[in-house]
Amino acid sequence: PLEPIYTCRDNGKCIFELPDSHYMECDSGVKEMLQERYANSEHIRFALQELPSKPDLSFADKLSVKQNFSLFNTLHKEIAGKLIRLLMEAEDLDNFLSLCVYSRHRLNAMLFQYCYSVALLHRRDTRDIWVPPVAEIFPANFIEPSAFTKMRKALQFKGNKKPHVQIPHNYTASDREIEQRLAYFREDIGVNMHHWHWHLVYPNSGTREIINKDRRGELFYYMHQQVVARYNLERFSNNLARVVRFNNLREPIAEGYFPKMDSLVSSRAWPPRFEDTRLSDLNRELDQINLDVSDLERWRDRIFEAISQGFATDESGNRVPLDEVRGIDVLGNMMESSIVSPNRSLYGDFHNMGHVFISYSHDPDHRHLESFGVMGDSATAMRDPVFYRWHAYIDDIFQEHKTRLPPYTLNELGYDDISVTGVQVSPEGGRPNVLQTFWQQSDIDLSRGMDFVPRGNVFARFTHLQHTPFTYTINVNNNSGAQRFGTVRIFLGPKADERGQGMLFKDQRLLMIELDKFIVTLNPGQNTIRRRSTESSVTIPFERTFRNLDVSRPAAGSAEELEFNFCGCGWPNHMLIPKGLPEGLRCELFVMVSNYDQDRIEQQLVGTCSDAASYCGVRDRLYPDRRPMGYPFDRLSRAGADRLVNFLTPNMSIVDVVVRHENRVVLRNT
Ligand code: CUO
Repeated sequence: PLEPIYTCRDNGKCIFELPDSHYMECDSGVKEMLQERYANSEHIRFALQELPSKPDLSFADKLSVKQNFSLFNTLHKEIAGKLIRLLMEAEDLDNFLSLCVYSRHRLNAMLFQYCYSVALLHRRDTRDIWVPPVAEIFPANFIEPSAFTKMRKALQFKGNKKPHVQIPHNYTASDREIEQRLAYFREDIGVNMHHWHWHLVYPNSGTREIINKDRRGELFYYMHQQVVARYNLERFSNNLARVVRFNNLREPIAEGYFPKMDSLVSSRAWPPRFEDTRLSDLNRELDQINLDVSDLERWRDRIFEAISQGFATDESGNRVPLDEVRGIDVLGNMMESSIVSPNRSLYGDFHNMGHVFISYSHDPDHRHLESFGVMGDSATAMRDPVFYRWHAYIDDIFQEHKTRLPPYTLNELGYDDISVTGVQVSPEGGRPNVLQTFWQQSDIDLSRGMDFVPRGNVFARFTHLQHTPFTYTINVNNNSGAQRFGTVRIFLGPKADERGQGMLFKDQRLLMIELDKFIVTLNPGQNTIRRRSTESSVTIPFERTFRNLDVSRPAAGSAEELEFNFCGCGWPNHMLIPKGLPEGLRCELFVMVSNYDQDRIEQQLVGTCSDAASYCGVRDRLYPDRRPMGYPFDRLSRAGADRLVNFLTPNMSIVDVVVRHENRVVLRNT
C-alpha cells in the first residue's frame, strides 16, 4: 500500500500529509520516491491498514482529474457529498487514512482536497489534525504564475539564505480600469482564504449532520452582508460609489475581469470575462448543466413571493414561516441553497447558480471547451468585481425580508441603568480617533504546494493593507447598584455617502461593519473598558491566516496549537479597517452595551476556538449570541429616528473617527 507521511509529537498526536498527486499518480517506484524525498526530513512513515473492501468511486467518474472542481456546481456538489459521506463513515482513523490514500490519486485533486478538509474538520477523531490551508496546497489559485518561475529559481539557490520571491502587487489591470483601485482587497490572499475556509466550515453538500449547523443560513446572509459592506467602505476609501447590485440578469455585466492565474489542476489559464458580457442560457453537457436564465428569474420571483407572503412552502405543501426568529435562517438556506432548503424544487438554487451562470458566461455551451471563471470557486470568487455585484443583489433580497420585520422597540435596544458615557480609539503612537493604514509586505511559505526538487522553504513576499493597532476605551456607567453583565458591540460606518451627504439610518445601517463583540462585567458606578483591536471577535491574527509561517507556529501539543484548526476561519486582521483616504475617511464608530441576559447562550466555550465567532460561529457549538446577526443594524429604525444620532439609547454612543491612509510600504517584522 501507499504510505502517507506522518509527523508525531511526544504527546502521541500526529499530523499526516498525503503525498502530492504527482507522486501518487505513478504506479511504480512510489515508495522509493517518497523515501528519497523525505530522507532527511523529520517525517516518520507508518504502514497503512488494508481496506476491508475497495470503495466504489465510480460516482466521481463525471469529474475527471483535469477538470476544475466547483462547489457551486450541482453535479460537483453531488459528487462531493458522496465522497464526504464516504470519508465521514470510515470506521476509525486507520480506515479513514487508508481510504484517503486510496481515493486521493484516483480522484480529481481539488475535489479530494475539499472533501478531505471537510472530513478532517468534522470527524471526531481528526479534530487535532491540521487542515492544510488551501493557499499551501493550491498556491496557483492565489498568486500570479510568474512567481512560480521565480520560486523555482530561488530553490536552486545554493546559499544559506534563499532569496524572497516578490509577488507583484496590483498586477491584474492598469489604472484605466477604475475597479482596479480595489484589487488590493479583492485579491488579498487572507480575504480569499477566509472565504474558502468559511465555505469549508459551512459546506452545502455532504451529510445533513455536517450541513445543518446552528443558524447556518443566517450566517450565510450575515457574513456575506458584511463582506459587501466592507467592500463599500473600501470603495469610499477609493473615491468610488457603492457597488451596483446585479439585479437585471439580462443586462450586460459592465465589469470585465482577467485573473492572470493558472490552474495547476487543469494546466490551463483561468478564463477571463470580457467587459459587457451577458449571461446566456447554459447547456454544458460535460458539467451536466442545462439551465436557462429564466430558471434563475423564476426561482428569484418565487423567493420574493415567499418573502412578501411571510412564509415559504415546503415539499409537503406546509407553510414555513419567515418570521422574526427563524425567517432569515430559512431564507439563507433557501437562497444559497443547500440541502436544508425548505423546498429546492420550488425555490431552486438561486445564489449558487448565479455564481455558475456568471462563471460560464464566456463559454455557455462549452463550444470553446473552456472551464469556469474565478466566480466558480470559493477560493477565487472574491477576486472578481462581479462577486460584489452579485452578493449586493443577494443581500438586497435578504433586506427585502428584514425591512418587513418590525423595528426594534426601545425595550429591545435599551439596557436599564446602563449608560455609555465615553468612547475613544487610540492607535499606538497616534492621535486619538484617527485610525492609520499603510501597506505592509509579509512573507509566506508556499513550498508545500510546489513540487520542487530540491525541497526546501521558499518564501513569497506579498503586499497587503495593514493598520496601526489601536485600543478602544469605553466608559460605562452602571447605576443599578448591582453587578451587571453586558455585550459590547462595536461597529464602524461612513459618516457621509459617496456625494459627501450625511446618511440616513436606512442607508447607513447597511454599511456598518462589525469590528468587535465581547462580554464585560459592569460593576456598580463608573467602569472603564479597554479592548485592543487585535482581540477582535471578527478577525484572526495574521499568523493564523498564514499559519505556516515558522515564526508563528505554536508549540507542539499546546492549547494554542489546537486552536489553530477550525480556527482558520476568520476575517484577516490586517483587513479589519478599511483603507481610508490620504486626507482621512470620515466615519462614525458606534458602541453599544446590550443586556447580556438577553444575549446569552448557555454553553461551554472553553477549549473551542471562538475568537472569530462573529463571522464564523464556534465549532460544534451554537452561535454564541442570541440576538439576530447584525443587531441592532439588521432592521429599519423606529419612527422618528431617521439618523443614527436619533437612534441612540443611553446604552449606546457614537464618536467621529477618521481613517487616514499613508501610501508607504513597511516590511513585516518577523
Ligand atoms: Cu460565499 Cu457566493 O457564497 O460566495
